[in-house]
Amino acid sequence: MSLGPEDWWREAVVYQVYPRSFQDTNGDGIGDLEGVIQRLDYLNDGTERSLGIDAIWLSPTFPSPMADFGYDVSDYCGVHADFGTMETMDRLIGECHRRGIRLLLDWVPNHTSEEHPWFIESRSSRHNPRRDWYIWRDAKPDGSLPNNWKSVFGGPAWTLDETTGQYYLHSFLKEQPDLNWRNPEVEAAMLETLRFWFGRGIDGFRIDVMGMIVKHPELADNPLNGDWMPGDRERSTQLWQNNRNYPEVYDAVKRIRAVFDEYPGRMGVGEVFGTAEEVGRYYGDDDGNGLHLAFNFQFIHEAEHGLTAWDAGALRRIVNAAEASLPAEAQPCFALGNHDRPRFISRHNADARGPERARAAVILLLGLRNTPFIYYGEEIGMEDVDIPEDRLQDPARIRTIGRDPERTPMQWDASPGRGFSPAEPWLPFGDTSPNVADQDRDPGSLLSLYRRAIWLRRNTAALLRGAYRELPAPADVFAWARVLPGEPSVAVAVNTGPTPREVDLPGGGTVILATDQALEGPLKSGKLTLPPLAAAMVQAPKY
Ligand code: TEU
Ligand code: CA
Repeated sequence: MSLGPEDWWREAVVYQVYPRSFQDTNGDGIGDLEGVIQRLDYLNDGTERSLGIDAIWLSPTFPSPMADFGYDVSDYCGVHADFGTMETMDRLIGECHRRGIRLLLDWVPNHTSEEHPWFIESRSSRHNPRRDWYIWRDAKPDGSLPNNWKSVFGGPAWTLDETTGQYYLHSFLKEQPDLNWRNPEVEAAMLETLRFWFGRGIDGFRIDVMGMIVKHPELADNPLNGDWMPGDRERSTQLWQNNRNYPEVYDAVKRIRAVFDEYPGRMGVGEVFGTAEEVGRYYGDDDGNGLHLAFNFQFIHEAEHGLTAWDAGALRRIVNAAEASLPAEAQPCFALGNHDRPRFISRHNADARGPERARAAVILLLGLRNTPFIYYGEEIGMEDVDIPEDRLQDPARIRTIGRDPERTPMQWDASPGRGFSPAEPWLPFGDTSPNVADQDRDPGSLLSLYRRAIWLRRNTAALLRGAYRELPAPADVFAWARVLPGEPSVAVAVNTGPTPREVDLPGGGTVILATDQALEGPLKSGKLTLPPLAAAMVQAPKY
């Protein structure tokens, strides 16, 4: 495959900014777009002193009543006053591009806010021309709900609207009514919002809840889940078969892709849930007519049953399944964290060794064939912050585990305002450590490891473009090679176990990056020895 400039996303590292929590510049305790501009040099100033990322994904920045912190959009073509103005957004686009950074916004096509003018019209009467822009149904003759679908946040997906006596569908909060993508006017209007931003220079979108926009035409009940176990989430009592990854959603994806293709070099990454096969289908057919990328969340949760353990067997199984399920030339996108999930260290810290695993995770994420995404603060090892009851913000906390702990302000330094804001922040700060200022000065810090890994990847062809090949390794070790004809190969090995392990690398090589810098340098034999929980990248002419 020969890469052109429009394929930048294949080699990119993307950094997710949760804008409320990155940098406040006007003293209201809420991060803003001006703050993102001020911190761009931290992200990439063109030198190895900076993180070196290629693109930013901004969680929603649109006007919104903030029932779900921006995932309830009331105007897809504006900027929320908390974050700035359209002028600030244009300046951010310009400042990013001046540094060679691409900017992705977060498109929320499955639902709007209940305050979006379309929904205000739609709910006003059964005969309003926009009635059919949302999904309205009568109660069943016996008075029960239109079907058995549940909200992702728990409880029924239907709310009765008193004015017109019908129920509307909301797959999330009742403040987030689902759009009716089977109405061609809805699709056309939503696709126009993409063109609006492409026209302003936005380089692409993360696409929220991609897999749910097209539902079963008759909204048939979901079948019950025979595998449900006590302790699993309430919503998993049913199989989300008629409202998630429904076959026709893949056709809508192709029509969305066609709009991206109207503007060269734009990229779409879908938030999708399901098996490796279901995720793979979002890339389209072999001719790449689906999404450019689709998140694989299995490093965070393999199935509906709980979180994935830090375990070589699980990692290997997930990677091999993804590699086997993608169309030719498609590239995986393994998510290690985002604004919906506990932070990496907090997920893997039962024995207090989460910080060590976080170092190995850098080598995993940057070493795999994939487009890495880094959630802000992961690069310094931020952990979930305990939020006192009276400071909780996330509406999803009412029925599911709240997401506030992983959304706390970025810790820039150890000062009382953490370099984030002089004001009381919208969510409380964590302890003074970790913070960027301390780690910036420490060559052994997690931040330094991230920087080195990202710049190494930028400068190593096999890490950017090499094929993936699993390597034989002892139990507890996941090892693979990145191989590109005509270029030195890179072997990567991750020991997830509590004992030292040896990986055979006949022909030797040089450790070019490791969780512990003491491991770096030429191998003395054809073996790599990995201490417990360590990981390394080894370069040699061939693996
Ligand atoms: O998330 C979709 C989703 O299904 C989950 O990640 C969900 O938030 C989680 O399971 C709650 O326990 C996306 C966004 O990432 C999320 O922030 C939004 O709340 C949601 O869509 C609605 O737009
Ligand atoms: Ca602010």
